[in-house]
Amino acid sequence: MLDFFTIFSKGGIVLWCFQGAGVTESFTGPVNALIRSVILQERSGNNSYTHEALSLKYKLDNEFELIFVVGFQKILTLTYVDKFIDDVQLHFRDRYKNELEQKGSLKLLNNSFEFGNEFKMLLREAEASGKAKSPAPMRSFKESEKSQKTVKSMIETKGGDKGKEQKAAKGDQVKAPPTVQKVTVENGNQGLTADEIMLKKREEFFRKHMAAPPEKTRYSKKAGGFGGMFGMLKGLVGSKNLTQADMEPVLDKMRDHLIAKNVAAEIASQLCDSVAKKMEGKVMGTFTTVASTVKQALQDSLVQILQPKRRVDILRDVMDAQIQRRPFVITFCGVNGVGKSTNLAKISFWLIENGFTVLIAACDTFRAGAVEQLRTHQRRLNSLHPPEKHGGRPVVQLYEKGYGKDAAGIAMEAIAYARNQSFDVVLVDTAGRMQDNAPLMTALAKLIAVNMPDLVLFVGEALVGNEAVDQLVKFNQALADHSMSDKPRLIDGIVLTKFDTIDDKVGAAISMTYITGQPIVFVGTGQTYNDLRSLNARAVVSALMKA
Ligand SMILES: Nc1nc2c(ncn2[C@@H]2O[C@H](COP(=O)(O)OP(=O)(O)OP(=O)(O)O)[C@@H](O)[C@H]2O)c(=O)[nH]1
Ligand SMILES: [Mg+2]
Repeated sequence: MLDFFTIFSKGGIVLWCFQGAGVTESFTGPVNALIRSVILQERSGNNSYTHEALSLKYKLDNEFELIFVVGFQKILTLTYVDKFIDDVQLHFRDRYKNELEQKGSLKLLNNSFEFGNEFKMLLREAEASGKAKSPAPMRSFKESEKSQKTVKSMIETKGGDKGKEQKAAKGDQVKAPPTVQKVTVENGNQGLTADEIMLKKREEFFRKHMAAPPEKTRYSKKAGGFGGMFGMLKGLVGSKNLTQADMEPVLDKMRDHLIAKNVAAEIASQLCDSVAKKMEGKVMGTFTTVASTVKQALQDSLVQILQPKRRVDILRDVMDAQIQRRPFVITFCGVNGVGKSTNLAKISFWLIENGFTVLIAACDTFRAGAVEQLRTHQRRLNSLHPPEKHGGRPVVQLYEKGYGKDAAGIAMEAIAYARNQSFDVVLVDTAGRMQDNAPLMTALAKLIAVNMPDLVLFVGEALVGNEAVDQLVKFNQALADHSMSDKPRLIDGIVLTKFDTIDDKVGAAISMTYITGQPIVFVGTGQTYNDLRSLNARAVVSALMKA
């Protein structure tokens, strides 16, 4: 039933694997996809992942730094898999504890883990228990509890037995308080002052209603009856395995902190869940606290999320396109007023400064003044880089057809014009649109599907919080839905604008990269042509973590 099961170290060494009978397809593809898109991207909050026709379930063993992955056909509902993966983990750990404790990768490589027989035994047991748990047959009415009840017993009457009992109890309370209780309380309080009785009552209340005090950890100074000092030293030799319960209060605080910094609530929760999964069972370092360990893990994860997953080097890509004698095309999209046109102009300036020529395609044929706004930028840019200095040729030109026309068509004409006129780059400005406006989203998807730009940049404000997720999910969805190819052109990168207006509430950077998995290519930091930066992941993370 299972396609494969593999156990590998977090460093990437496969320790053991099993391939189901008759399964010919290699499982490296799905496992690599799992590592790339889940484990390395802090999405390990839930334990399953789907890759094409396969369902993958995985478990992280953070103490021994192992990953257990099982794969099976998506159409199967295997109820036993979660427990099975736990069982395999326990058995594998128990059996190879000594080898695993030595850790060093060479030692692991030299070891042959003869785990096949034990695995098959566990699998047989799991499959048998899965069958035993198959849905129980429905009970007949006669077998059900309901059939035992008479109609009379189901009717509640005011004067019925139940009512009488309640009334009697109430009556007793009014006439004379329960005598037994009174006696015991008074007995226990003999010789106590009124204040002491009150204190005692309060303690009793707390004992009864509040959670039991937390168990003393080994870190407790009082631990160890053999002179507190030695007990304490023993406790500090990093031997505490982190549990969910240890981390929960810290993670709750972290989640609220991230939300306060403008990370979308949903993303903050997913991130914290993922960090918890990654840390559970890990042995805490000496002299560290749960809070500092979890905080460090979260910080590392945030840096990891912000690191670009692929190379983004627009200047080099433009040069490659130059060699192929074609223009490099970038499309800008996003909701209304986020700064698409302004940042398009800043990017034009940056490209011109780097010696390229730019054609701006005015494909916002919708908002009044959109074309004139771009014309003003074109004029200003040409005055900053006058044609005289560039062999008599304007470095930036505007391609426009006025208003009301089909944007996809204008983009296509502009690209053809740029090819003829040997422009290096075409920057396509599009009209702002709300992510729920279906006709406009379809039009954008069509523009992208027809023209196949080299880069689709989503422009988003750094001011957004929860809204960022909705925008990005819906823009990507529209592009996927209306694509004409198997591999749809989705958002390739993000321009994060108005970064100068948010102080240290930099959470949108995390939400946007986490949702798309795509890098923040540019950051807009003001309204002049020079206010364009690249993202400094470490600076953003330290602003995020700052109290
Ligand atoms: N402070 C600041 N303001 C910015 C930044 N980028 C754009 N703006 C301002 O945001 C406002 C809207 O900018 P536009 O470029 O017109 O936005 P748009 O997305 O093209 O708008 P529509 O075409 O109407 O959808 C303008 O006032 C810009 O000056 C930035 O990085 N920082
Ligand atoms: Mg605009």
